[in-house]
Amino acid sequence: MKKMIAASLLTSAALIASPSFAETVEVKLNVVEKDLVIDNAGTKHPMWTYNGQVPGPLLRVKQGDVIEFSITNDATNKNSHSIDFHASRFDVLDEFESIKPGHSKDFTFSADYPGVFIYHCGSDSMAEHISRGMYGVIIVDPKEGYSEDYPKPDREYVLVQGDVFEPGSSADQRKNGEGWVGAMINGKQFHYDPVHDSNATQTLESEPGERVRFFFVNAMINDAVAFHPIAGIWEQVWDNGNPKNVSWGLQTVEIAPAHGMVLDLISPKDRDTNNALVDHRMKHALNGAISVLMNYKGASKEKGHGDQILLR
Ligand SMILES: [Cu+2]
Repeated sequence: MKKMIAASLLTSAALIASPSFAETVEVKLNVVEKDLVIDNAGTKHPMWTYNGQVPGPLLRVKQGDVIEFSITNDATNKNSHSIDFHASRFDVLDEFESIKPGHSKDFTFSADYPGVFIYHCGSDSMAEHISRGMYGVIIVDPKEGYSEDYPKPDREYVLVQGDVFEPGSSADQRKNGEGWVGAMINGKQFHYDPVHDSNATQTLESEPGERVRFFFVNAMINDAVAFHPIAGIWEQVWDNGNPKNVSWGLQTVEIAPAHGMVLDLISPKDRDTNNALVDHRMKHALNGAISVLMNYKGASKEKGHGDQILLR
């Protein structure tokens, strides 16, 4: 069986009640250099993107699936670009090489390891290419499906934290952290935080008592994330999203640059509550890395399901 992902979202078979056979999945990404809105006020920055989005399209496959991948560097771009899939094993000088504007590159890999992985541009200077928005997420769902060690969640959200630099910052400045102005979640500072940004219109939602699963990827180029759910405790955390790497009852989890974690949160079931999901490094939190999760009766039925696990 072959599936095709052209653009936005690849939702694989809604997970996996039982072991299932591998599929071949076609993925095509286009590199687009364009101006994009980076906050709730509508500020635009010149960005470099996969498919015109920051983060790039969410890819989701099952462990064992074969990905037939193709990347095209649009002929109108000014720079060479590439892709580095952390979910794959390759030759960095071959599959991950830079391609010039107007050129394409194809390769095939199988998703051997379960978890949540970043993909990003690896072209020189990586500091500039990543911090201009060239990153995204691939979720590789475990082939065993859900289990006692990796229970089925009621909702899922993907959160990707990236940098915001002053638009004119050079590659060298970015590398050294100069010109850094903030952190963004899924492409915008304070994306889901109307408490700290009156222009914000979105929040994350769940019903009281639900198990909410976060697929978190740190796409910042220099800094780790100290991820903490204010007014909550991480029920379970899986390092890299591998069901074998489980920890229980954690407060703050350090997530390295270019690393991912899967974290479950369960709110009290007998009352409405709110959580603020923060990067507890105050420099990051107060410059954009706070997201509000509202747990209330009558929460949106759509958010946290289907294509609303990564809210644009
Ligand atoms: Cu690039």
